[in-house]
Order: sequence, then C-alpha cells, then structure tokens
Amino acid sequence: MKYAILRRYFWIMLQARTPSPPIPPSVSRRGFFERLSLGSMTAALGAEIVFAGKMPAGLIPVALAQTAPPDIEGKDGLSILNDRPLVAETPAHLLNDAVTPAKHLFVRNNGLAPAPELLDPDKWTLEIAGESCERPAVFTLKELKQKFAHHTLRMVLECAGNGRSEFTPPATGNQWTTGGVGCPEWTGIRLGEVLRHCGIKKDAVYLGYHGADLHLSGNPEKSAISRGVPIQKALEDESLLVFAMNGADIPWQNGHPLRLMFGGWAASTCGKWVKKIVIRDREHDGEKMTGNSYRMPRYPVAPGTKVPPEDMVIIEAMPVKSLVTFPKSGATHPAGEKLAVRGHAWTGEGSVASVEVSLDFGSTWGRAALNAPANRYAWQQWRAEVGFPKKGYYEIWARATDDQGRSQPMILPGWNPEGYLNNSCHRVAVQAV
Ligand SMILES: Nc1nc2c(c(=O)[nH]1)N[C@H]1C(S)=C(S)[C@@H](COP(=O)(O)O)O[C@H]1N2
Ligand SMILES: [Mo]
Repeated sequence: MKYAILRRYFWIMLQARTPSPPIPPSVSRRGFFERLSLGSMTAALGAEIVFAGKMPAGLIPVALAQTAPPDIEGKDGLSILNDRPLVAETPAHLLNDAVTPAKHLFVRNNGLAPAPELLDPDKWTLEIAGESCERPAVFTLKELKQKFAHHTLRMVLECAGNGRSEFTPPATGNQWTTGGVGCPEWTGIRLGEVLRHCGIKKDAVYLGYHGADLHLSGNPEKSAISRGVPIQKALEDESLLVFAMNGADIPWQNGHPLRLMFGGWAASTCGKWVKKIVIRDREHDGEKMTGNSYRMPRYPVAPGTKVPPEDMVIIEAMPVKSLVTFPKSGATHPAGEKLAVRGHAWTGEGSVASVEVSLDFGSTWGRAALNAPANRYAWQQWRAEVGFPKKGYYEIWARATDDQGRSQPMILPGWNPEGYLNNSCHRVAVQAV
C-alpha cells in the first residue's frame, strides 16, 4: 500500500512540474535516446534547459518523453491501456462535461470488436430466448424501435476495474487509473417491455447477453464475454436496450448499433453489439461469470489472500465515487485568486448526498455545492471554491457520501484478488504561483 501511495505521489509531482498533458507512467518513455543534441532538445522544448550541464548523457527531458496521444477512430485524448483487446481510458480533465461526449467515452473490449461493416443497423437482429422465455422471438432493430416506446436517460457507465492500478499487491488485468467511467445520454427501449412481450416464465432468475464480438483467439465457438443481471434488475425502468448515444449513433467501439445499459451496475453487465438475450432459470454461466471474474470476496481479506471460489460474490451496484474534472492535475493558479473546482459524483444505487473537498491532505474538508442528478443513475455535478494560503504545491481531494452515509476511503478500499471497486478519493495536483 505504501508503495502505491508513493508511486501515485511521485506521478502527481511529475505532472505538477510538466507542462504537457499527463501520460500515465505505463506509456511514458523515460528511456534514453542515443544522440539527441542539446540544440535539438532545446528547440523541441522551446526553452533553455537551465541545468543542461548537469544532464546525464542521453537523458530525454521528461517533457519530451511523452508518447503522442494514441489514435482510436472517433476518440480523442484517451490513454491506451491495452491494444489487443482495445482498452482505453479518459483523463479526468476530459470528463468535465455533464454529458460525456462520444469522443471521450472510454473503451473496454474483452475480445475483438466486430468489423464496422458487420454493424449495419438496417440488418441488425436481436434474438430473445433461454429456458425461461415463453415465446422466443427474433426482432429486427427496426421492429424494436417501432414497437416499443423510446426513453432517453443519462447513465453512468463504469468498469468495475476502474482504479485497479492502485492496489498492492497488484492485480493482473488492465491497469485503470481513474478513467474507466463516463456518463453519456442514452436513448433506447425498456428491456423489461421486450422481455415481457416474449413472456417471462415464473422460474426466471437471470438474464444473459451474447454480443457479436469475437474471442481474442478468433475462435467463433468461444465468447469474449457473456454476462448479465438478475431478472429483477433487468425489469427496472432504467434498464435499456440502447440504439443511440448523445442523439447520434453509438460509437462503433461502444456497441453500435445496439447495447444494454443497466444504470449503476458494473459496466461489464452492459453488453455491446448485443445479438441475443437469454432468460435463464439459473444464474447465467456465460464467459466471465465464473471464477474470480467480476467477483469480490464476501468478507474483507488481507492483501494477497487467496480467496476460495465459494466465498466470491458477483459484483452488482458500483460504490459511491467522485472525480475532480477541473482543474486538470498539474495546473498552476495564481496564489491570491480563488479557484472554482468542479467535478462529478455518482453511486450505483440511490443518490449522492454530499461532496467535500480538502486542500490539506484530508485534515479538513469543506462542503461543495452539489446538483441533483438529471435522472436516476446520472452523475451529479459539484463545485467548490478554494483559496491557496501561499505559493506552493497543493493537492485537491474530493470525497462523496451517498444517501446511506457511505463515503469514499481516502487511500484505498479493501484489497481483492482482481482489483475491483476502487472508489478511493480522487486527487489532483495544483501549484499556486
Ligand atoms: N459484447 C461485449 N460487451 C461488453 C464488453 C465486451 O468486451 N464485449 N465489455 C464489457 C465491459 S467489461 C465494460 S467495462 C463495458 C465497456 O463499455 P464501453 O467500451 O462502451 O466503454 O462494456 C461491457 N460490455
Ligand atoms: Mo469492465
């Protein structure tokens, strides 16, 4: 744990001193170039390297060591955590909008995304089947849009692994920092209405999805991921089959032309490119429903503990959390002037009751102004004014508390084998100058 804190501290310090956009350490290049001349480095930096005489031969100034922003079609400014499968997160300062723009919504693929030419909305069908479905049926997307009423809701989509990089001992898997989250506006039809139309047998307990993406191996017999939710969650008014995002087509990587959205729950339940939904008479047993995948120990465990599988339970609602989206970490601000800090707060079930902000590493907290959510499961905007007593390095910490009194841990919540549900306080660096 100490190491994680140090690592984070070091990184924030680094950002505070670096004028260009922060790049997570995993993709920064702190290596050595063979013969980069002082003149060319100075030209590239646009400034004199004051202590150039002290620079070890071959060192790249950290300001130049940053890789160019990765290019994902339709996305802008995301940091790539993995390229196969494609996983990319959003830097906090690019999540400042109340409604997350398509270009800034993170991407988490477990397999190979279907080629865009396979995603023709005019040819798309959805099959409803399973042991507990009375009248299995296949609908065209057009039929679904015509038959069922449309609803538009802002809902948070958050990967259960968001924040994983902080856990020690580290968990394998994508090393998310804070950017596996967004809150776009989704338009679709109620899943419950479609399921009822097909008849839900009395013994129905769970729902499972099947998407059009491929397993990484390319083997069509295998599934990249096939998860779901208990039938009660599927029947909630906010559980949608969505065909539009922010009033336009859903971006290709985010599930066009049809995906599931379950408000407040781990995003792994929200199947993308969904082709088939099964109503099950048992807990769905698709890919990544078993073992340690998307499961937590049912009791607190010491870091590094091996937890028996029967003591692991499926993750459902996400915990209360917040982000500071303005200023960007590493910003400078005049010492004498107030700074309006902004961000969002959200929780899986219920609502956020308060957000507090600290400038002194959590010793004292001041209350932020907090907006009501646009609708259930939308994130809530908050705002707080802070003043800096003198020039120097500061950290802004934010902490949300939900309507049941649960709040965010300052450092880390309980360790778990796969590093899920890290809802610790978000911290940004500010230098008062
Ligand atoms: N078909 C399919 N659905 C999927 C996934 C996937 O790989 N394939 N990934 C899941 C996971 S783990 C997450 S976090 C979200 C990510 O949604 P996004 O890529 O639109 O941000 O989609 C979920 N739905
Ligand atoms: Mo995820």
